[in-house]
Amino acid sequence: MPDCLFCKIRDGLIPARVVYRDELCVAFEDINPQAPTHVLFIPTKHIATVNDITAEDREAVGHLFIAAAKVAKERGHADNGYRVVMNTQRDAGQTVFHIHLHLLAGRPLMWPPG
Ligand code: D5M
Repeated sequence: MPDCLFCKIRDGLIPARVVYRDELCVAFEDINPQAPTHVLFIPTKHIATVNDITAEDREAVGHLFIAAAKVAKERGHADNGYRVVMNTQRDAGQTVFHIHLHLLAGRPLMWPPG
C-alpha cells in the first residue's frame, strides 16, 4: 500500500471534517473548496484511480453515488442540482491517488469545466 493521504484520513491519522461514514465509504470536506458545498467521498478500500476499479469494487464504487446523493439532499441541493465528478490521471488534474468522488453544489456550475 503506498503512502496515501486519504487512507490516513480514513484511519483518523490526519484530521479532516468528516461529514459521513459507513462501512463502505468516508466523506469529508474538501480542504480547498471550489463551491459552497465541496465534499469528497472515498471508498474505504484503497483504489488508486478509476483505471484500477475492478468488478469486485462494483458495490463500493456505486455506493459513493448513493452517499453523495444523500448528503446533497440533506444540504438542500436536490432540486437546484449538483455535480459529482472523479478526476482521473494527469490531464484531468488528479492529485490524490485514492479515488474520490467530488460533490460540488451551492452555486451555478459551468460546463464544460476548464
Ligand atoms: O482532488 C483532490 C482534492 O483533495 C482537492 O480538491 C483537494 C483535496 N485535498 C487535498 N488534501 C486534503 C486534505 N488533507 N483534506 C481534505 N481535502 C484535501 P483531485 O481530483 O485529485 O484533484
